[in-house]
Amino acid sequence: MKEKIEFIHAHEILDSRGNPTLNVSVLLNNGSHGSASVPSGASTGIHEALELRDGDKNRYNGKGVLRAVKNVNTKIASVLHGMDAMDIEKIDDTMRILDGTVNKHRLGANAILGVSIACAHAGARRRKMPLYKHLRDIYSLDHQTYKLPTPLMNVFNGGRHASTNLDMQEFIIIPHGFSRFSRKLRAGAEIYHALGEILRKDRMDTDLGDEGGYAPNVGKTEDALEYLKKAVQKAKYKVGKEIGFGIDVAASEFYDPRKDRYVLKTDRIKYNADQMIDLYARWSKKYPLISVEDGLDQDAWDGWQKMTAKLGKQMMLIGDDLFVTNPERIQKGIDNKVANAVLIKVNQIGTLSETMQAIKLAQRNKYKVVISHRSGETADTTIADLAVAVNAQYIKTGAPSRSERLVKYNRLLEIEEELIIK
Ligand code: 2PG
Ligand code: MG
Repeated sequence: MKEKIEFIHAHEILDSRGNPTLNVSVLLNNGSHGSASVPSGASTGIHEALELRDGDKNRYNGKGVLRAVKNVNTKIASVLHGMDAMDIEKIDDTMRILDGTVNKHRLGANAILGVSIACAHAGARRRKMPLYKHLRDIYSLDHQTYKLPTPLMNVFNGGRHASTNLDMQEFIIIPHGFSRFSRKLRAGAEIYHALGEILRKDRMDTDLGDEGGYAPNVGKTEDALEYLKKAVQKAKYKVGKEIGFGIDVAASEFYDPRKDRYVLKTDRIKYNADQMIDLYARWSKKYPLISVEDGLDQDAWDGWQKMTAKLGKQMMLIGDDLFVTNPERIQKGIDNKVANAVLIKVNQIGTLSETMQAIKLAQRNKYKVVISHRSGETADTTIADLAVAVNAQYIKTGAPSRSERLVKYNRLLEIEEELIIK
């Protein structure tokens, strides 16, 4: 089936932090329509594709995206006009070539990504099928069944996602002890509420961070893990057996390259890579710590290699800023036995097709796949369908709170219902 692109239009909207981003609509010649809104990170890796912002300090502190919007409505729209929306690989390639830069800085990865995803939605509509099925089909993914991902729920926010003294960014509960997604989500939500009650009782701040998790100041970093443990127990779940813990250290954010030290202000200590690795090993003895994301700096390949040799058998080591959803960097990781899981963020690379390449490469090499939101989000639910299309083991899309996080979880509930009923 071929379906021509008739019209593409982008406009500026606001994301969950009140910062501008793009919403893109694509109209096909049979009248089918698809739209997408683009996410945006705060702790961005230096190797990510470029998010084009206006830099005009008189509007939104320079964060406007009118230049990216214009690129969609003029350059991209005129080149893609009349192309087949079902051939997303060709569409993505055309935009990549039109941009002509390694990090998509001419047109903006945000501009390109919005179009790429909106085309996918329009194609799914045209075929009257859910997006996850359409994606599985057009990217020839050969999984036989559908599996829903386990949520990594960031219930305790720190780092760049909160204005507190906690250097490390995310403290995550992993409800892996259940088979159905809905049951996992329920466990996560019950533990989240238990955590709120415990914090209130301890007279801690129960304001929320950017990803919907609680964000109090702490005495020391490890307190966050203690709170997770107490919350799991209070909600009457089994620590470890039913609920594992994860952290996103986002270590690049507090790594001092001149001194080659990780500066943990929370604990008033400076660690080298070996000491960071030892810290994770120690924590994994005390807590059911089964996942560490960005445990070291984004370019610390030697350290990562050591960390993988030491901890890779017992826990998931996820590369986020390290891999930036970039097939070349993932290949380097595979070649050097670095990490064993890849965080997938569509806007780190800027097209759906390159995202799929990254996922396929990871899966072929037995790296776990974690589909992820950004800290700046919208009501767009594409990543939920993406996770199901590729049978990702995990999805990371925040705490069970704030609608821009919950729409993704709720979309997964809907998909589960659909798959069970069928
Ligand atoms: C991360 C993400 C999402 P940001 O580091 O994994 O949780 O944060 O979008 O700010 O990069
Ligand atoms: Mg991260």
